[in-house]
Amino acid sequence: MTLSLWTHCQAATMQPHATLPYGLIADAALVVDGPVLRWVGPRHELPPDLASACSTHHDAGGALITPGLIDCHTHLVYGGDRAAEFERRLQGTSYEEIARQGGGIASTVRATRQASAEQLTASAGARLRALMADGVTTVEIKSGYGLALEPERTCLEVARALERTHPVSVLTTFLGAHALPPEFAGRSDDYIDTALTMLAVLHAQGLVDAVDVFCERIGFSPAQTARVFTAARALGLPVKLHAEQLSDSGGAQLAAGFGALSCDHLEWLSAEGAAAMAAAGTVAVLLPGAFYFLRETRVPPIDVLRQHGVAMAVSTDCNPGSSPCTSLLLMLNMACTLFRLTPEEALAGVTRHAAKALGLHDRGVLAAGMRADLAFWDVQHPAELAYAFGARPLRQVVFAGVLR
Ligand code: DI6
Ligand code: FE
Repeated sequence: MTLSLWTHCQAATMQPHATLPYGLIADAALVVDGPVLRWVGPRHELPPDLASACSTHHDAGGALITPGLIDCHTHLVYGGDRAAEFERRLQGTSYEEIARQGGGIASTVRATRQASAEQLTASAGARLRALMADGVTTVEIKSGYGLALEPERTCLEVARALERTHPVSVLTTFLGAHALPPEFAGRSDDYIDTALTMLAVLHAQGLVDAVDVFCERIGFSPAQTARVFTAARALGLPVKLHAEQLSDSGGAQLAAGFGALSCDHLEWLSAEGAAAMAAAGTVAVLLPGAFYFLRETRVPPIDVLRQHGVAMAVSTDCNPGSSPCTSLLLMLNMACTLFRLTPEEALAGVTRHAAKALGLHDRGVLAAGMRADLAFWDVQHPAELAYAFGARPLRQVVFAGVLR
């Protein structure tokens, strides 16, 4: 047993029932036992026998310690970029128009299919390291730019490989129903058949942790979404949904009916949708980067989500078309400025609630028995993490008990 002790720090435990905002402990002690936290609390309450059992004693230098951050919605693995499309959008063509003309997601599908696994690994790895520089220790990565068995497999394998080569946890999501590939033009139900076959094969290979669908006018219908979700649940896989981003299609109610982990985007979410999510315990994943980059004007109904007690997570949605963003801290700021979350809600959105959005019960708060994934920050108060946009206050990370 090797126990190590961290003192000379504040800890924002993000514990839900803590009486203090952020669960903040001013003069904290943390005892790390291998990959897990053994004890967290005020230093003066540390049991003396536990303190003397610690073989190492680290001085945290006055840092603020939070749970390692969790980015619960990314499309990190893709080929090419969409800078030219950005220029077109600035000249007045809309995101949906570009998608209907065969650009948008379809153009990234072309670039992804042409890229080698090495190229995809290099570009996604660079984006992953940028996220990690903001204290991210867990990241979800979706497929969805291959849209055929082999390129979808390659993208999921690249995501899995990134976990082996970086000190970060990766959860993969199969998003085969992201867009209609050109070879299936006019045959979207046939494509869903194919996507279900892909799902079964990739799941059997151990490449899939969850299943997502883009339910939208330019994506797939609620009926098609239900087919994918039925197949996913039959395989024992959790589901989540890109829901009500550009219009209200009732996707949130549908997803909640399947016990979805999360519904993501939600600018057009109805009160009925929010109520259904609350009843099912489905997390609302807010993506202010996509809202900002598409210059949307309709804000997700934050007050309605609050009234229903729906947990709100915050994520980058890192993707080439609607949110080419690799800073989760910037999303904290935008969640506050654009969506009017409090800094405490925003921080809960990348810790406790992001863990819930991924179905993870072993992280997201600092408490005994949780993974020792810790982010150390050069700030005086946790609100600074949301406040100073563009700042890089991360000092160091402990990942599964190991200092990085
Ligand atoms: N919604 C999004 O924000 C991303 N996918 C989706 O379904 C954007 C995908 C892209 O434009 O490449
Ligand atoms: Fe997305």
